Amino acid sequence: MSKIIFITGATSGFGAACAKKFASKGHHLILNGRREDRLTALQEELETKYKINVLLLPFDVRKKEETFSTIENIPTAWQQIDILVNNAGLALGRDYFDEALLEDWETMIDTNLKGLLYVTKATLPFLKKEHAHIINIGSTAAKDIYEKGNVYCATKAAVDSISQAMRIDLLRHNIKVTAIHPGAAVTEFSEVRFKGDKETAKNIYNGIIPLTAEDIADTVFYCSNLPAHVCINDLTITCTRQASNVYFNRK
Ligand code: NDP
Ligand code: 8X3
Repeated sequence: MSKIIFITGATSGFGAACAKKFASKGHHLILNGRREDRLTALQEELETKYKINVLLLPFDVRKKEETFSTIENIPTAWQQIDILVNNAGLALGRDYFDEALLEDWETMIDTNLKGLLYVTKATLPFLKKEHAHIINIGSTAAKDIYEKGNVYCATKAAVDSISQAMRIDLLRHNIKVTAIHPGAAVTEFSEVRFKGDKETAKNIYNGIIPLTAEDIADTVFYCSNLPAHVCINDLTITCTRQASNVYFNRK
C-alpha cells in the first residue's frame, strides 16, 4: 500500500536518495529543502518515472513561524503522513572550540536541533494514528566526540537524546522512533562544512571507501519496512574502513 513520506533536506545527499528510494517503491512524497529549483527538478523526475505524487514544501527549518504555517496548511489529501524523515542538517566549520565562529554554532543549533523540533512538533497532528514512524538522522558525531567537532557533535548528541525522549513520550501513541547515526558518507556535507573548499572536503574521504547516500537511503527504507511490532531504536552505520570518528583504515 502506498504511504506518504515527509523528508526534510531532500535537495541533495541522504534526503534526495531517500526520496528516490521511497518513490521507486510507489510511495508519495512531501519534500522539503531551501533550494526550490532542485526540489522542482526532483518532483518532475520522480512523478514521471514512478507515477507517484510529490508535494513540495520549500521552507527553511530554522524559521519557526514559516515552518509551522507551511505544515499546518498542507492540503487535506496529504494530512495522513506515515513516515517523517528528519534529515535536514549541516556542519559548519571544523575549528577548535576557542577559534570557532559563534554564527556557525548558531546555524548548526538552529538547523540540526531547533529545526528538527519545529518540524516534528508541527507534523505530529498529521502523523497517521497508531501507525506512524519518525526517523531522525543523527551521526556518529553524536556518539563519539572528536577534535574540532564541538558544537556539531553536540547538536547530533541532542538529536540522539531527543530521539530517545520522543520514543518514550510518544509511546502511548504507538509511534515508532528510529535514530540512524551514519559515519563518513560522500554527499555535499563536507563541501558545506568547509564552505566550498572542495580539496579539503575531498581529503576527508582519502583512502577509504565511504558510505554513499544510497547506502543511507537503503538503511532508512529497511528500518521503515519492518513489521508493525518491530522498531529499530538506534542504528549506527559506518563504512568498513571506519571504526570510530578517529580510527580509519586508510589505504
Ligand atoms: P547534504 O549537504 O548533501 O544535504 C543536506 C540537506 O539538508 C540539503 O538538502 C539541504 O537543503 C538541507 N538543509 C540544510 N539546512 C536546511 C535548512 N535550514 N532548511 C531546510 N533544509 C536544510 O548533506 P547530507 O545528505 O550528508 O546530510 C543529511 C543529514 O545527514 C544531515 O543532518 C547531516 O548532519 C547528517 N549526516 C551526514 C553525514 C555525512 O558524512 N554526509 C554523516 C552523518 C550524518 P538546502 O540547502 O536546499 O536547504
Ligand atoms: C557526519 C560525520 O564524522 O563528519 O556527521 O561528524 S562526521
